[in-house]
Amino acid sequence: MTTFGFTLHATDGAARTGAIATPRGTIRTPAFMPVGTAGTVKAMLPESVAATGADILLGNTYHLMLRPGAERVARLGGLHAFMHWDKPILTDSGGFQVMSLSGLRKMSEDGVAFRSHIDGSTHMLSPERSMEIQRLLGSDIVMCFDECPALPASEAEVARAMRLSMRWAERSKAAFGDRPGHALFGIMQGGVTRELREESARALTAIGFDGYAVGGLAVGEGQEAMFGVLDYATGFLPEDRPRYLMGVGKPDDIVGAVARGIDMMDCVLPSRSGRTGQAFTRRGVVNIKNARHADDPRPLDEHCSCPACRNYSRAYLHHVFRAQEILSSMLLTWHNLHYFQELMAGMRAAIAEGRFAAWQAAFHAKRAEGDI
Ligand code: PRF
Ligand code: ZN
Repeated sequence: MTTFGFTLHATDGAARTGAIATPRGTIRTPAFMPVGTAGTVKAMLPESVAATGADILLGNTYHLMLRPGAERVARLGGLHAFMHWDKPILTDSGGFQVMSLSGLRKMSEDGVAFRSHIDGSTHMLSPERSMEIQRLLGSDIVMCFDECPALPASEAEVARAMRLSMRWAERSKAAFGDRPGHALFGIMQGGVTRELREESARALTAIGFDGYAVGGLAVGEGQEAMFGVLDYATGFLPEDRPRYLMGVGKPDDIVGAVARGIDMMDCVLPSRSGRTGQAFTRRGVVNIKNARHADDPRPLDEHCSCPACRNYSRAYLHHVFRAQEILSSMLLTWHNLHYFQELMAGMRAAIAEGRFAAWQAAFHAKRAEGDI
C-alpha cells in the first residue's frame, strides 16, 4: 500500500511544486481543494469536480457530525463511498465552524459544547471526538482540533487561543494514533504576532506532524497583514512537509500565498460565487447578472475549455441566472472550479520551469486589463 508522503519537485524563490502521495491517489501541489462541506460540492457531480482537475476535496467534521452523523456515514461505508468520490479527502476538524456557525457555545480546556445551527440540539467536540469523527468519515488528511480567534483580537486572547490549540494538537496526535496511509496535520495559530507564530510552529514541530497548516489567517486582518505573516511563517515550518493555508482565498490571495511557500489551499469562493452569478476569469471577476451580457454572443472566457465556455454564450448564462435556473449554478460553479484549477496548474508549471516571477507578473497584468 502506498503510504502518505510528500515529494518536492522544484522550488522557485519561496514557491514550491511537488506531489503528495496517498493510497487514494496523488495530490499535485500547489493544490486547490474545492469545498464539499456537506458531502457534496454544491451544484457539481463528483466526476465533474474531478474533470475540473481537482485531486482532493475538503469535507467538514462539523456539518457531517450534525447531519447525517459520522457513525451513520461509517455504517454506510465511509464518506468516499457515501458521496462517490474515490480521490483523497481532507477534513477540517470542526472548531472553526463551531465558532462561526453554531449557536450558544461553551469553551473549556476539554473542548467545546455547542448547539447545532440546524436544530438547536446540543453536541460537544474535543480533540479526541474530532479525531474519532474524522476516522469514522474515512478522511485521508485529518486536521488537528484547534481554536481560531476572529481578528482583531487582543494579543493576550490570541496567545491564549494559540497555547490551548497547541495543547489540543498534542491530544489530537495521541488520539489519532498510528494510521498508515492517513495523515494528521497540525495547525499553526498566533494571529499577526511573529513571536506567537514562531512559538506555535516550535510546539507543532516538536510534536511532529505529516503536514502543517497555517490557521488563523483570512479572518479579517486583510491581505497585506496576511502576506506579512506568510513572509515569515512558512519559514518556521519544515521544508519536507506540505504547508496548507486554511480558507484562502481569492485568486490573488492564492498566487501571493504560493509565492510565499504555501502548497495547499481551500476556499468556498469558486463554488459559492458560482451560485451568486460571479465568474472568475483571467481578466478578473465578471458579474453575469449584469445587463450588458444580455445580448452578448461571446463565451464568458474564449480561452477557457470548461463546458460553460465551450457550449454557451454570455447571453445564455445571463438568461439562466436571471431565470433562476439550476443550470446557472451548475455551469458557473464548473467554470469557477476549472479556473481555479487552471490557475494552480499554471503555477505548478511555472515553478517547475523556474519562471514563476514572470508568470506572476503576467497574471497581474492580465487582470489589470479588465473584462472586455
Ligand atoms: N482552523 C481550522 N479551520 C480553518 C481555519 C483555522 O484557523 C481557518 C482560518 N482561515 C479556516 N478554516 N481548523
Ligand atoms: Zn469556462
